[in-house]
Amino acid sequence: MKIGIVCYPTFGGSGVVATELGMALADKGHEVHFITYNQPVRLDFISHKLHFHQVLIEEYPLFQYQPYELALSSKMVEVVKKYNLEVLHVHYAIPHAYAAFMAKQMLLEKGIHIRVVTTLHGTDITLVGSHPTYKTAVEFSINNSDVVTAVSNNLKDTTNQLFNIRKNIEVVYNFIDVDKYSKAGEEECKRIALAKPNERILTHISNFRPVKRVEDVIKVFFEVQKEIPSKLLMIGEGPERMKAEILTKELGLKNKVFFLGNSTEIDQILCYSDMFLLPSKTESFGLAALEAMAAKTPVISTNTGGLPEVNIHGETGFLSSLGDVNDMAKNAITILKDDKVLTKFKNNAKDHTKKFSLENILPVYEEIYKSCYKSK
Ligand code: GMT
Repeated sequence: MKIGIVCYPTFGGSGVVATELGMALADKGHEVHFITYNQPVRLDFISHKLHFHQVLIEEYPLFQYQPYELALSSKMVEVVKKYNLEVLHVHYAIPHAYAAFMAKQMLLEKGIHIRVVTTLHGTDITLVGSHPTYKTAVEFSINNSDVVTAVSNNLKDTTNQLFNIRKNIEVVYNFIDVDKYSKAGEEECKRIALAKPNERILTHISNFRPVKRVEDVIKVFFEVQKEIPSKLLMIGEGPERMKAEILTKELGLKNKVFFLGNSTEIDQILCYSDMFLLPSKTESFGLAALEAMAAKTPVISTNTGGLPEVNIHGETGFLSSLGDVNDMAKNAITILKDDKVLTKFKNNAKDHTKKFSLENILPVYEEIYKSCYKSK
């Protein structure tokens, strides 16, 4: 099929999922066109046959805010017409579903019927989308998509609670290329640069926004390192990084916590991690936790949002109530203090990711594209 993918080209989970999906579809012989304002960070043009169309914004001094939706919908129309696209799959409702609706109307005037699949990712519903500033337009865009998917049952339920949705929302879990993370144990040389052989490595990866509660990550680690020789890797950039660094200093952890910034080598970092910490206020899914599990890394997380659908309590890691750093630390120590227990959790974590494998999820999206294209 000929598919257009619209997403945020950043390190965020929605952009990562959209990029991995596009690359996998291209590998299966579909013609995939990315329409974004920058090349997505994980997009690998060399080994995948893909097209990238950049949305350029014309700066004009009259505008306090440049009208990105207009530029995006115009670009969608141009690309759909030029390449005869059959489906537009937009990731993150704001403003992509809205711009897709406009593109669809413009194309209809020219006798072209493009199908729009909207995938809801989380913050487009929970944090931003339901805000009164955007709610009306988000609700409208969801109801006017041909197919709407959500990345967890929890996000589906939350969307139905927060909006008046007339469409059935299909749950399609986020997925992972399990093979990419199969190198666990092959990275000993890099591991030794960060931790001594007797030390455990704990990792946190996020965009360091308030919802990630990065200070809780430091607090959990503070308790863990009292009992278990360990190091903490903090991967990512964002507004709360400074607060986390200050707390690290205050707790005397400067030599044990490394802030490494954004990375495109997540799979390699996770290969030598023993535990992943995700104490978020909410996560519609928690893609970073799934990536960790694929690299045999058990997860200590909160029990909020869609996390219980990904991280299985007592099996792939543990779930705690929001803000209960003592419980999270206690659970982490239970796993880390015993080699046998750690190995069991590592294997369980890896096994559980089969449920979210690319081979299982990709055909679901292909079926969605086919069925909505066939429908009138
Ligand atoms: O977590 C973020 O702040 C980024 C956001 C995004 O749009 O990339 O992540 C959301 O989508 C991811 C991919 O579906 C999910 O794994 C994350 O759980 C979700 N974030 C939240 O719900 C906070």
